[in-house]
Amino acid sequence: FQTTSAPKRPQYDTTITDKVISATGPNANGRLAQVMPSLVRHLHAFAREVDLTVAEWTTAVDFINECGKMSDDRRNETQLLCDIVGLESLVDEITSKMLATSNSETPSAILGPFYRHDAPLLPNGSSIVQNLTPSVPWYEQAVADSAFVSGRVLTSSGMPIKGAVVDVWHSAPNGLYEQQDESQPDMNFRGRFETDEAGCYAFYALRPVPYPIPDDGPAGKLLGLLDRHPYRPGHIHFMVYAPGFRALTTQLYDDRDEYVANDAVFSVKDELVVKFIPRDGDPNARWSLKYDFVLGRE
Ligand code: MBD
Ligand code: FE
Repeated sequence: FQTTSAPKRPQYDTTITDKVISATGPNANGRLAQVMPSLVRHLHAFAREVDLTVAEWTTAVDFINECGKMSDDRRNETQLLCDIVGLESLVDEITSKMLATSNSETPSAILGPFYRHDAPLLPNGSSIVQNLTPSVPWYEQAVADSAFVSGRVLTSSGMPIKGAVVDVWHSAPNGLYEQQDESQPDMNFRGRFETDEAGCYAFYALRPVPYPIPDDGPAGKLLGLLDRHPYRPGHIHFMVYAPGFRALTTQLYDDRDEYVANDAVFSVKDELVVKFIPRDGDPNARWSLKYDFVLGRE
């Protein structure tokens, strides 16, 4: 009979790694001089661990180039690639742990690729839903999911912050953000609200729906090859900022949604999962949500 043994893997030493690390010059940028040796060590260890071949490396270079070619101000494929491997969530966790000054601050969540500066500054109590008429394909769902969102912006000791800006954005019921969708008005489902004397903000919006992250590019192809789904739980994005406080970037997740336990970009935190409750007597909203944001001092 014949015995078979596992094919013998080649052995590699760290000659190249050591040379690259010691090539850094005495006048190198400080942070880069600290970060690059670590990056090179991990990158090389990874290549040795998986026996990375030239053909595979070429595929990866082409893949990253494809991500870059696809990216513009409406689509950030490289960021999306980072998102599906959990890197944006990880750096968000690291940043918030580095900067936190109290443990009562509202947890952060990732910015994602669809933030836009200069969302319209709107009076409290107004709506971020534009031009909703029965001719809009998702009209019925928008009515069924209409929601009044309100709350306060507070210091970590519970004092109201006046004049804080609550910058909010979410996707349409078809799962597309306004800049991804020709059929939506500019800045649809986006707005900025300023808190009053009591730290209160309020606006009308929609309960968010789960939707697939853009999966028609390289990031989506990678998800498919990994037998992974592209869905994010329904979420509303917030950026909350006030002078003297650290800006908070976060998201709230609707608890009706199964993807809360299974986010394609790994951004959900328990404290950010919220319950919309039925709202009576308001012709403009079937649901309401109350949420207070707590900002840390700068
Ligand atoms: C999104 O809407 C999003 O919020 C993130 C983080 C990634 C992809 C799409
Ligand atoms: Fe999003």
